[in-house]
Amino acid sequence: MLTPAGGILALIPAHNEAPRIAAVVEGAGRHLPVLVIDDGSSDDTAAIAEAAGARVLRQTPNQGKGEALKTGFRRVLADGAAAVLTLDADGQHDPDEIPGFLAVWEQTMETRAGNAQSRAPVELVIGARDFRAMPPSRRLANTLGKRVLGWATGREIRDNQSGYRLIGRRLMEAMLASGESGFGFEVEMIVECARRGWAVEWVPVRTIYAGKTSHINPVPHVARFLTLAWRIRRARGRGVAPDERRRDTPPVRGRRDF
Ligand SMILES: Nc1nc2c(ncn2[C@@H]2O[C@H](COP(=O)(O)OP(=O)(O)O)[C@@H](O)[C@H]2O)c(=O)[nH]1
Ligand SMILES: [Mg+2]
Repeated sequence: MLTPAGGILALIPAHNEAPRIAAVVEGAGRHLPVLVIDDGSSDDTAAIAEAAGARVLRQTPNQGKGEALKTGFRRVLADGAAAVLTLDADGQHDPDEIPGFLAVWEQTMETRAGNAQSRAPVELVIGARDFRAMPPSRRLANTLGKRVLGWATGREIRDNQSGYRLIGRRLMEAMLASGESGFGFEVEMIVECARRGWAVEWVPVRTIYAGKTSHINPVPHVARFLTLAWRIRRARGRGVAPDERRRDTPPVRGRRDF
């Protein structure tokens, strides 16, 4: 067992991050136990992460960030964890901001315990970056992304693609049914919260670029994103309440009809 039942741990999906993973694991390890999912790396990511103090699960061949997150979710759900905190393996998230997420989570737990009926349960806390600090192409992509998803879900979205998140147990369980294996998985988490009537909280985080390149292949990613956004919007237009449609019909793996 990685973390006591009811606990929280850091989950880091990684693909070929050997030069950067040690600092991320050590930083996160100052706040939480760390689980790294090595997703078919061809470098020493797994060995370096282990040496830095993480527990490592390996999957081969490379299956994508969404699949890696699901592998981690299955493991921590089996352990009985209450939530996970995900961060990227490439150093773009400052692990010393983890306490900010934990503080928001604790606050929402207290609200939930104090008055369960007063507000929608929070299942997701997202680290929102300052788009003004991004290179122009990323600023444009992220700004369009948050506007489109805001339009589709009818909610205020501050950062739809940030991988720095705290994810509750119920959302992890729901996301195991997702057929999205890649970077769209993180967008789907927000959609899932909108569908089920779960609140999303935001915490401001540092925006770190420093000449980073991205693994995201923009054309298929944007195409899938727009298709998803259009489906959500259309379903809302038909007056389907976010969390009613699926109450009696568990989602079918690989088929997302909403
Ligand atoms: N599990 C997994 N993680 C990946 C894969 N590709 C990238 N990542 C990780 O996902 C995070 C974000 O990827 P990155 O390319 O930096 O995207 P960006 O910063 O959002 O443009 C990094 O920590 C990567 O190590 C993959 O194929 N599988
Ligand atoms: Mg990155």
